[in-house]
Amino acid sequence: MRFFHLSDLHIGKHLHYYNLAKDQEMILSQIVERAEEYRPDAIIIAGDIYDKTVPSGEAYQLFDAFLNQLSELSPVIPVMIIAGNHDSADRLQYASAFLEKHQIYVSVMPPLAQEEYLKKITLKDEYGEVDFYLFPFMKPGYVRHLFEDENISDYETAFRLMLEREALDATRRQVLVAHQFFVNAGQAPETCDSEQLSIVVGGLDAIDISVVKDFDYVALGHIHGAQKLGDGKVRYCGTPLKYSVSEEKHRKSISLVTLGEKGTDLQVEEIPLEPMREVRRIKGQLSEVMGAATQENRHDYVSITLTDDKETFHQKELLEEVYDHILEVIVDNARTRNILEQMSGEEKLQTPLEAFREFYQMMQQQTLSAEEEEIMQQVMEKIDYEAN
Ligand SMILES: [Mn+2]
Repeated sequence: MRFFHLSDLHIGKHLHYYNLAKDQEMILSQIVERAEEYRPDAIIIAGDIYDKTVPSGEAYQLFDAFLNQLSELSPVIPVMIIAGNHDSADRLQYASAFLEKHQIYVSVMPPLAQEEYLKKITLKDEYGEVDFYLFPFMKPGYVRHLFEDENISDYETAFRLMLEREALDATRRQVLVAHQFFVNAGQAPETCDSEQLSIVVGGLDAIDISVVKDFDYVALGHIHGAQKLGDGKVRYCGTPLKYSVSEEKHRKSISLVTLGEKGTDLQVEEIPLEPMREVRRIKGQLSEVMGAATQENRHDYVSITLTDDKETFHQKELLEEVYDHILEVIVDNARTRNILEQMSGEEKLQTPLEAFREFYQMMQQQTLSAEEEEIMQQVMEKIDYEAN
């Protein structure tokens, strides 16, 4: 049994001020091409299909076109989708009965009633059957009412109890699809800036991988860098594109998982994805940064750090003549380091006027004149008046 493991598409996402629709359209087509080439027996998408709970029309169209292209492959490849924490259950559920006719299986909520169970899809290969269990993103509060005798306060207990009520059979080949924060004996996965993890007090959202030890493979979403937890049966496949500068060094890919006979070793191949534009950091003096541009790299998404001691007003304009997708320009020199040092001191509560005075001093190396002070006073009063 060979299947693609994907997650965290975050369709509709922006990178700083750039709409990534074209990049996403291109990468989704690439996934369809790879599906045509590798002919997996199934495609798993482990949550966070959309970036927002209310996706834009453009985002819907992108995902719709993707599913449409996949369903046109013949013979058809079953697709299994779960909701992540960024998805809205209702919206992802839309047309799911119709989609099932095309072997696109969508699960948006864990079982909420006593008679409900996880959606299970059974596929066959030369070694027999494989059960895929779809377990969408869950908070303990969603399922607490199913266990009246238990006092559930953490994700791990809720997740374990939810699996215990399933008719799991460890003698069969079983794959779990989930979207949670898994840890290996207290060791957390490596995270990055685009996940926007809401920190749960006391790490109550962490689920240890021992809870899922009876599965032959656990296809996870939620963490945006591809990585395995433990011996490799529990894996995050990562996003198909870099969604923050912190992912500069990531190699984005499709995970191709090959599940052999029960008890034999699993194989995971990372099929590289080639983005329309790279996401890179460049650091140096203005002249060096300008000189580093080539025909190939000047269209990349770049985060530029300038180290010149002398700052000019035109540096952004100069850079924009060379690089056409600048994410940010950061100045890292003696002056900015000095400011950072000053700011790292005790934080104080300031009035807007006090804050402006300090800002002015920092930028101009001089204090406000009496006249300027007077004008700012009036501006602040006007803002205050209009805000109330
Ligand atoms: Mn995500």
